[in-house]
Amino acid sequence: MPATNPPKPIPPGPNSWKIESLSFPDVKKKPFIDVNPNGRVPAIEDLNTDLTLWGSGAILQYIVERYDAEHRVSYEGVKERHLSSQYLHFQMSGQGPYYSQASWFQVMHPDKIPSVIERYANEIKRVLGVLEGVLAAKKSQWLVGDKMTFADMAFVPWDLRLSELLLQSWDEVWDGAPHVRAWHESMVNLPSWKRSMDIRARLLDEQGLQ
Ligand SMILES: N[C@@H](CCC(=O)N[C@@H](CS)C(=O)NCC(=O)O)C(=O)O
Repeated sequence: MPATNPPKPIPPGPNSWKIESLSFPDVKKKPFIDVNPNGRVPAIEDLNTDLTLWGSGAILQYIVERYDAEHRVSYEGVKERHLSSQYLHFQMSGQGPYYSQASWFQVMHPDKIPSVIERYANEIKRVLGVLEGVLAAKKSQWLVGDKMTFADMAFVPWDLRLSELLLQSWDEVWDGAPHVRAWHESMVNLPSWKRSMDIRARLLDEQGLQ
C-alpha cells in the first residue's frame, strides 16, 4: 500500500507569475471565471485594446506582439517567429503538463504512488534531454537565433522547481544536461530577472500569497 500523507498547502503556481498572481481558491469562482472560464491563472484584461485573454502561452505571444515592437525578446522574421512558437508550444504541451503532474503526485496528492512519481520524473528527464540536444547543437545558447526570447524564458518558472519535483539537489537535477543548466542559470542571473523576482516577492507578500 502506498504511504498516505495529508494534503499540503498549494504553493503559488509556476504558470501564473509569468503574468500575475491570485490565490488558488479564487480562480474557480466569480468574478475570475468570467475572465477565464477554465478557472486557472493566468488571465489578463488589456484595457488598451479591450482584449481578455487566458493561458500563459497565448498571453506571452500577445504581449510580445503588442508591446515588443522593438523585438527585444522576439523576432520579426517568419522563420524565427514560428520557431519561437514551436518552443513555446513545447513548453505548454511538453514541459508544463508533465512537470505539473509531477508536482501534483510528488507534493500535493495524498497517496504517494511510486510508479506514477517515477513516470513523471522520467518525463521531466526526457524533456530536459530534448532541450539538451537542441541547445548542445546550437552555436548560440538560445533556442532560436542568437538572442534570448520569450520562448526561452517560458521554461524558467517550472525549471526553478526541479529540485522539489525530482527530490534531488540542484547539481543532481542537471545531470546529463549541462547546456540546459547553463541556459537556465544565465536567465535567472540576469539583473532584469532578479528585479522581476524582487517585485514578485514583494507583491506576493503584500497580497498574503507567499
Ligand atoms: N496551460 C496553462 C496552465 C494554467 C495552470 O495550470 N495554472 C495553475 C497555476 S500554475 C492554476 O491555475 N492552478 C489552480 C487550479 O487548477 O485550481 C497556462 O500555462 O496558463
